[in-house]
Amino acid sequence: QTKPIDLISLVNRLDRLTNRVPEAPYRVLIVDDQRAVATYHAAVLEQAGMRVRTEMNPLQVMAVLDEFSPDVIVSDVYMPSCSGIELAAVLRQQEVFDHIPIVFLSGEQDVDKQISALGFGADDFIVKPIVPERFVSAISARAQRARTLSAVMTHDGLTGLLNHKNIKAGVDKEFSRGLRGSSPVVIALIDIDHFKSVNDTHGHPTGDRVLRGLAHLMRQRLRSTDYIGRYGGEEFLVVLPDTTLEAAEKVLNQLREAFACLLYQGEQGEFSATFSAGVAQTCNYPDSGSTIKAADEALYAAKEGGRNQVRV
Ligand code: GH3
Ligand code: MG
Ligand code: MG
Ligand code: MG
Repeated sequence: QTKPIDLISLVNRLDRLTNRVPEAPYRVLIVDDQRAVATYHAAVLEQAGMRVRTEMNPLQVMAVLDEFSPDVIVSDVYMPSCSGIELAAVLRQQEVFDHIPIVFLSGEQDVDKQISALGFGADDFIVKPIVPERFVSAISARAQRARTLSAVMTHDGLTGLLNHKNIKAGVDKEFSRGLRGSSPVVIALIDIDHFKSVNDTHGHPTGDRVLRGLAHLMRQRLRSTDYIGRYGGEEFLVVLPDTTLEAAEKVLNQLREAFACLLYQGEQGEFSATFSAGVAQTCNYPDSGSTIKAADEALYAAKEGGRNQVRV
């Protein structure tokens, strides 16, 4: 007789084989006016390795979302101060929270009422009581899909870096942090030199490999607290918090030298590429837009100055 397959150990073994980094625990916000109910469901999810926050007052949910940023919201339907349905309707009107899945968890048995509740923007209706294992699998499936979707929405498909919209959001965030704190924030614009001729000479797919090569190098060389984004076609934007202008210039020059050493196999043989960069410190400018503009002007000077260089 054959032994049944142990799925968990099989998955663990596959993860080790593929070097997959285990995902950060799913974050779930449970909204229920009854503490005991919230605590029970929280315990079930926590036992399965998820991180859970409970909130008994639906009117507090907005504040919690900002700070806890859950992958999934599990909400009761009937609550005295504000119903789960009203909560869902309000969240669906806010662009920042619009994508977070909402799962109703209620004792409501009437299918028509369940369906009309879903019409207000929730994603699923789970009827209590539910077997703990099924609750866990329903929520983790939602969380997993929400993570995938949000990664697709915020990242560039070719390089895996932050997309234009989100790297700009990163600049805004660090700009205001720079205003409050005393630590310097530097942004840099990086543009690959003569990239049009790389494409023309070696083909567009080879050009794509160069873009991915630079993205990979930046992820390797920069810190996990830095923001790295694809700002446009062959233009990248990085935000370096807690970095002085001098330090940023040094880091970018190291990156520039490392990039110039990479060799690619193209249609006309082996070649390498270079980039130019412009650097600006946020504290010298009134807003994030003018900081980016200053970095762009420095980048222009680097191009004019002969390319393959970093300018402040
Ligand atoms: P410079 O040194 O002045 O920056 O010259 P350049 O040729 O790099 O600049 P230009 O703006 O003339 O050309 C940019 C090229 O980047 C043109 C465009 O076809 C190419 N490009 C933009 N996005 C992609 C992409 O996703 N993949 C590939 N392979 N090429 C791209
Ligand atoms: Mg209730
Ligand atoms: Mg270019
Ligand atoms: Mg360009």
